[in-house]
Amino acid sequence: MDSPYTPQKAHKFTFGLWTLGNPGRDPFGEPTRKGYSPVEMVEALADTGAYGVNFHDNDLVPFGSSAQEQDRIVSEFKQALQRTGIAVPMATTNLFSQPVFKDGAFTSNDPGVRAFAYQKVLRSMDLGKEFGAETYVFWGGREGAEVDASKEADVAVSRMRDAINFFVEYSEDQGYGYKFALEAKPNEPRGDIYLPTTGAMLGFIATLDKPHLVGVNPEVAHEQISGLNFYHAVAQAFDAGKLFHIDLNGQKPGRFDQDLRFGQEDAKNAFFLVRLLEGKGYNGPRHFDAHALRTSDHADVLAFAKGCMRSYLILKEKAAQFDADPEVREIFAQIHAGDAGLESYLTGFTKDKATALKSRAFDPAALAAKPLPYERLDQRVFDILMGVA
Ligand code: GLT
Ligand code: MN
Ligand code: MN
Repeated sequence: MDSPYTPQKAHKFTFGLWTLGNPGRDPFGEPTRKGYSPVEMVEALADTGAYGVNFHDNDLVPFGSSAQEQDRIVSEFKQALQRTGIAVPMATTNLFSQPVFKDGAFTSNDPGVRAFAYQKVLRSMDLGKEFGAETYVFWGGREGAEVDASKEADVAVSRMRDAINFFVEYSEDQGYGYKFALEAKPNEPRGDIYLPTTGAMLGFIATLDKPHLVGVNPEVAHEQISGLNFYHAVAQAFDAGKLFHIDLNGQKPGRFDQDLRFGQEDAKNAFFLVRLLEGKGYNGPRHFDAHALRTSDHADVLAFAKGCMRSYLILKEKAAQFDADPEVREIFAQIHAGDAGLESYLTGFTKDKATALKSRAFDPAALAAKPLPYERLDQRVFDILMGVA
């Protein structure tokens, strides 16, 4: 019988072709293994219960391929998807690997580079639609600077706006119906990347022509590099109705982009994240944007992929256990207690409510005296995570 940790398609676990495809290269060393090819990856994932794969244009069709090569690759890949029932829910464009994008794509000072980037995105949106992708991600890896004299940061942001507005209209004009998800990162590969956090992206989206079609794709590692609380960033995006996609992985704060297996670091933050996603009704893909360690061989890469999904499902079970735990419920009852009659004063301004609040006599000392046993509560989180009943 399947255990609760066995992935099912309904869990909507997805992986980028660049994840299992990663050959174990890093800035200091050569590849250590042969990465999974797109077809190999689809076949390997199909046996694990994963739902889908996502890709950049050039993960599937190498940069510079002829139209004939593209047709052959696309048709082989489509056959693999049909054989296995693996879906392609998201697509994106590689605007960072080629030398032409060394100083940015949409934010380049050169209109020729920007126009080439637009062409690449338009073609890549067509490619994604061929596979039924519904979400289109933008990660502006090279949209940044090391030398601030080289580009004006406000001009860079307005060029980003022009680009996203253009692609939203293209999607509408073609009847593609994409939803767009913007992914922030504070640095790497640039010294500083524009729009560095999920919060910055949310502010930017409000300035677009059709903000309802654009949300965010927060990544665990990218917020934690900045030392931010990923669970908080995702909660804000969810509250705003903007959590269109999510990149799950593991990361120690303050380091280079590690893209570790989901759950490998900071199990407590991952726990609150999974509790949010599962408890509040997020229904998009659970996408793993992570790489196996450089020490992994081909078989261990598959163990890494299974581990991402298993850890997610273990945390899902732990979240349910936490919410049903009698001691947790008792503490919740205590810390959420208060004068419920006041709630109606706290939403929906009226003159009467303001007047009543201004004249009401409060007892701040009594309010401050209520016990908040957060040591006990957090110990309970720890015990449950460690499997100590
Ligand atoms: C790249 C990056 C990821 C992005 C991918 C989508 S590309 O691997 O490190 O965080 O999500 O463009
Ligand atoms: Mn990512
Ligand atoms: Mn990353």
